[in-house]
This record gives sequence, C-alpha cells and structure tokens, in this order.
Amino acid sequence: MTRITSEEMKERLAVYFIMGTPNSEKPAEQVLEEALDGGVTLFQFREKGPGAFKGEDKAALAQRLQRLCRTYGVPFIVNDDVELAMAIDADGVHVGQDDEDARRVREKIGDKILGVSAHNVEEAMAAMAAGADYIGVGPIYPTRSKDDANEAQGPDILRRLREAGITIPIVAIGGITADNAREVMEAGADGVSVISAIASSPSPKAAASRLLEAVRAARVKR
Ligand code: 3NM
Repeated sequence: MTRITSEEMKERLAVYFIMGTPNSEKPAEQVLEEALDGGVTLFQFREKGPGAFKGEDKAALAQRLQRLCRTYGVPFIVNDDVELAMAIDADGVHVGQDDEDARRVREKIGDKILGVSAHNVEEAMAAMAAGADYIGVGPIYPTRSKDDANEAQGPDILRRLREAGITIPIVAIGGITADNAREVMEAGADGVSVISAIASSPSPKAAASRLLEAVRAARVKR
C-alpha cells in the first residue's frame, strides 16, 4: 500500500459518514448499507457514548461494517482505536486532540489513512507536520452528536485556515446538512462529515444522496 494522494483524499472526503451504534435506533448495518447506497464516499466507525459496544462485540461489529464498506469500495476508518484498526486491517484511523498523539499513530499505521481533528491554525499545522492525510474541522454548527464538542465556529474557520496557508485536505464537521453543505464547501472544505444528517434520517439513502448532490454542485461552482 502507498500513501493516499492529496487529490484522492479530497475526492474521498466528499461525503464522510460517521456512525456507531448509539447514533441510530436502527441496526448499524442497515443504516450503513442504506448510506452506502446513497453514495457516501468514506466511512468512520465511531463506537462512543452510551450503549457503545466494547471489546469483542465492538471488533465484531467493526468487521461487519468493514465488509459492507469493502463491497462498495468505500474506505473504512476507525475512530481513536489504533489497535482495532491494525487488528482488522482497516483503511485508516482518525484521532482527536485528546487521543493518541498523531505522530505516534502515523508510525504505527504506516501508509494507512490518518485523520486528525483540528480546531485552529496551530493544531492544523501540527497535524500536517505529524503526517495527517486530512484534518477534520469543527464543530462548524451546533451539534448534538458529541457531548464534549467545542463551541460552534461557523464556516469562517475554514476560510481562516485556508488564508493561513493550510493546504491539507479538510473535512468540515458538526451540524452539517444538505442545506448548509454548500456554504461549508464555499468556505474552503473539501467535503462534509456527518453523523445525524444521515444516521437520524428516515431515509439514510436519500440523505446521503442529497448531501453528495450538494457537495458536487458546490465543487462545480468553485
Ligand atoms: N466531532 P453531527 S462534531 C464527531 O467538532 C464529531 O470535532 C466534532 O455530528 C468536532 O453531524 C462531531 O450529528 C459530531 O452534528 C458531528
């Protein structure tokens, strides 16, 4: 395996779906399959919060979701669990600022995809230096999907990062829907990352496809 190129990463970030069992009343497999049918381009397994699986149950669920992603040719990223990612040969790992140090994670995962959450120019610079393939920036809008989320920054944070010379692929996160995806893209994101817009939708497939349409339309306009 070789490192993903920046161009390929940007393409893959278009509609980045994040989910774990606490995010939906429906079975995770069902929601993910519908979302994949709707066209999500990247998936992150984030098994956190009340009722989250642990240990072998978590690993078994990860493998079931990974198989689904493989069927659709969509890379499977594991949130904050390098050991699990390596054990099941996931396509990548995503870490936050309070998780394992990004440089150490890069050493452990080799050429797998490395995503790092960043909230300001300093953290973005550090993530680039640590070898991140993309950064996740948020929350852009208020979110109910992350208990310890910072205050919403608005799309302007994306503009500020780009103006400061941050060239790494950026995925925006937090409160994003098909209705506000365009302004997020226009502010400098390469894609949008969502939990509830897809996981809480009565039709994850329709929700994913509306997001993809919004992201594609915004890209054409740039
Ligand atoms: N990380 P929703 S916000 C997982 O700001 C996560 O780093 C965030 O969920 C950050 O699309 C968030 O339902 C939750 O708002 C995103």
